[in-house]
Amino acid sequence: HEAETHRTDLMTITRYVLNEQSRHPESRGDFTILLSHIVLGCKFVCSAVSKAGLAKLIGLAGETNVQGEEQKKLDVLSNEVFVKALISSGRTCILVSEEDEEATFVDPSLRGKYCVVFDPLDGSSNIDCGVSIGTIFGVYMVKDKDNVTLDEVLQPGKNMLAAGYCMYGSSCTLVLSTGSGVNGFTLDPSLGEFILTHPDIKIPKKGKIYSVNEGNAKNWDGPTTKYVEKCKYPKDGASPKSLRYIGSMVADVHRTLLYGGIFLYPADKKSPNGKLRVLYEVFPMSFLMEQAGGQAFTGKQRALDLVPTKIHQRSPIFLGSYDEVEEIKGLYAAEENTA
Ligand code: P6P
Repeated sequence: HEAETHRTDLMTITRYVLNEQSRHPESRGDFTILLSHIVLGCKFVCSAVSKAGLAKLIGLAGETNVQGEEQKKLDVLSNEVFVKALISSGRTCILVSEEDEEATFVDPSLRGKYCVVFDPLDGSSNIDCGVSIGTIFGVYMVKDKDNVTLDEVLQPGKNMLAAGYCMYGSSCTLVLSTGSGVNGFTLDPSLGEFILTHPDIKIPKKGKIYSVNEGNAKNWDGPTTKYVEKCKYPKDGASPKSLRYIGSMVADVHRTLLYGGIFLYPADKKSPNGKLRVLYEVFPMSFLMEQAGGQAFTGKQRALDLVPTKIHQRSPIFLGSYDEVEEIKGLYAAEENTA
């Protein structure tokens, strides 16, 4: 039992990425350095999020703190931390954040070969009620870091080198893929290290859970309506699926990845492109799902094949267990044929 409680083969995220790096002799550790700055940002946000409730309690939020600075909203603070950390890494040349209308072009003196797209604090409207929220990120390599244009970042998700999210919940869990599978790391606050706790995550081929905002049902299209109907009233005598919808993408996706099932944010009459953003929500989560053996579909095509034209563009998304997404694809294909 002793061995169980004091594991000695601690695999930290840094060691994991260094091991990965050794598989690419040509790399000079640039990605490892980039990742260490992303991890630093996640540690900071984890700490700030866990104190957010207390800050409100002792009246810091909305007033000035001891330095006389206006208490920033957490998503603004998180964005500033990630932008500064990524720029100071010296490994990025263009940044796209959910919080910034325009892309950030890094000063040539600090420019590197990576482009990072991220949502620094997705689901932040849930902070006040204690629901898990998260950071979502994706990494592209640019072709020519000295002549960087916006086109460099408008790449299909399949070109991503890495993608991941960090969920700030009962524990702080960072789920990462660098293109050869998916691994989960949990922050040990006493060490300040992310420890490998979920090696080689594979999503179950089928699942008993569907995750969608049923409040939008009135506006769904045919295939989505049919699919959700099948979840609730299965024809073949199977038992109905359970509905689990947290309303925080990182939390809903994390549960789907570990337990199986399907997460849907479909298009509807009000929002023909759905709600979720392609670059820093749909692509990273789709990348992870495929790396874990699942699928991700937009209603028209494989999500990672989509070529974005705007940095804040939205897309409908159906992602999760291979067989569940296959079913949705069949329903959209059938509609295509009758159209
Ligand atoms: P709805 C949170 O605001 C968010 O961007 C995602 O984290 C989440 O999946 C989605 O929106 C929830 O949207 O319309 O169901 O409240």
